[in-house]
Amino acid sequence: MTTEEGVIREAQRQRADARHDPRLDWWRDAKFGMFIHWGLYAIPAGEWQGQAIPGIGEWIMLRARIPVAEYERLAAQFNPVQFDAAQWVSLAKRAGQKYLVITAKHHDGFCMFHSKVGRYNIVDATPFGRDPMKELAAECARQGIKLGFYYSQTQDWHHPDGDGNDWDFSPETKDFAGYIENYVKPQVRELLTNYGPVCLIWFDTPKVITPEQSRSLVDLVHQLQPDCLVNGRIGNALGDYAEARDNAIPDTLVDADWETPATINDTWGYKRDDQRWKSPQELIRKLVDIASKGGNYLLNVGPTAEGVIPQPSVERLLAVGEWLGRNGESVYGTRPGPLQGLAWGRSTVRPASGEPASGEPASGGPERVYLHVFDWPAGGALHVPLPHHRVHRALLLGSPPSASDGGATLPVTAGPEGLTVQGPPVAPDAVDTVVVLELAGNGATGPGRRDPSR
Ligand code: JFZ
Repeated sequence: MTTEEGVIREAQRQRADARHDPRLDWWRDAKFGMFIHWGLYAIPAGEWQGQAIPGIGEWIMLRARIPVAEYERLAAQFNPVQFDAAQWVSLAKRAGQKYLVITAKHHDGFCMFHSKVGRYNIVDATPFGRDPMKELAAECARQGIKLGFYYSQTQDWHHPDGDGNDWDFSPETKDFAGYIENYVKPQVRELLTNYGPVCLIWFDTPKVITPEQSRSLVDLVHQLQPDCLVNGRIGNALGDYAEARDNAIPDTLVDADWETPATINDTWGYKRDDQRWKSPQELIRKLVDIASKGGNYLLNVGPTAEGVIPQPSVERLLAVGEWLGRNGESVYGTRPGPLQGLAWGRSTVRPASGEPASGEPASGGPERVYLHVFDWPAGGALHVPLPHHRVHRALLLGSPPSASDGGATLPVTAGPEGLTVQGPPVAPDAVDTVVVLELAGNGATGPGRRDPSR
């Protein structure tokens, strides 16, 4: 078992039944979501009193040990007049992302929603005076994207009883239980009452939270919105699905519901000097790698204090969306393919029709295995370790599905080690060329199959 697989399994220890929970069906099919880390930390953007503060941008308050009274003053400056919910949601859509998760409250304790439990929130404490969560909820509903909220349940560096701030508050006198009861729970209630359907609450860094406290938060969420998912970082091996560690992808297929939260550069919250952007190729291959192992990719953007998603992020997301526009069939609604550990790429599978993966084009036919070719073979002869009799035909994804002219189909020959698909000599797509194998007849191909008892 790889480390990451261990992390994921441990996170789902309490939920042997989780694999069969139909509340997760949309999420299992979605594969790709947008994460948004946005808060007061976008103002210093990695720099405090002329010093570059190392580490992720949203941790600046802790890393620079900024006193509450000083950090609070950022609120009076926060006026992101360029924020446009319609634009953000439309970017997620064009990127091919099916859900959006935004920081309602991060560890710095500042609420990016209108809370009545305290005035340290974007409506009451900033010149901006608008509730971006309300605007995003409306836009997500209009454009057909699901909305989830990140909420830091344990760490709160602003609340005297929250975890983490030992430079303003003495850890010995903290009433953490009171903070959970009288602050966290009322705020979670607000988030699940005032913003319409919430697809998930993304809790984080459980640290000192007790099993009883984690359990009672899960119950509160499910009581308010039964379909709202809770991620694994609620702590104590609870939650509806597991998180991998940040930016980590397991080496092998993991039979659990899991997600990799990831950055496009090296920070979550906006940092002016972080320009280490991953290439579109890297992002597309990570998405495919994750999907081929049964996970979801939650890819982050860190908007500026003006409310703008950095242009390098926009460009990369649009490139991923362009690729998905041509190849989405091989990602959305798929399951891990029967071929794992391939040297030249990855595989996903769409079960035979009769078991349609919801929300996506009905397969209307036999099981389809998608070969994601990252390293196109010299000469175009692709060796596939699958028994020949199982394959009805092979085609390039995106070519017209014509049975008669043969234009879209690729010649397949049998060999002792499996079959050989003859493709064009040069990779049609240098990032990931998708070859579809239509399988003959029914029957399970292995890891990707669905439990027939469902
Ligand atoms: C947490 C946060 O502290 C961080 O600011 C960001 O929101 C990120 C998405 O989540 O950071 C973590 C949490 C868990 C791990 C690493 C970073 N982990 O398990 O490796």
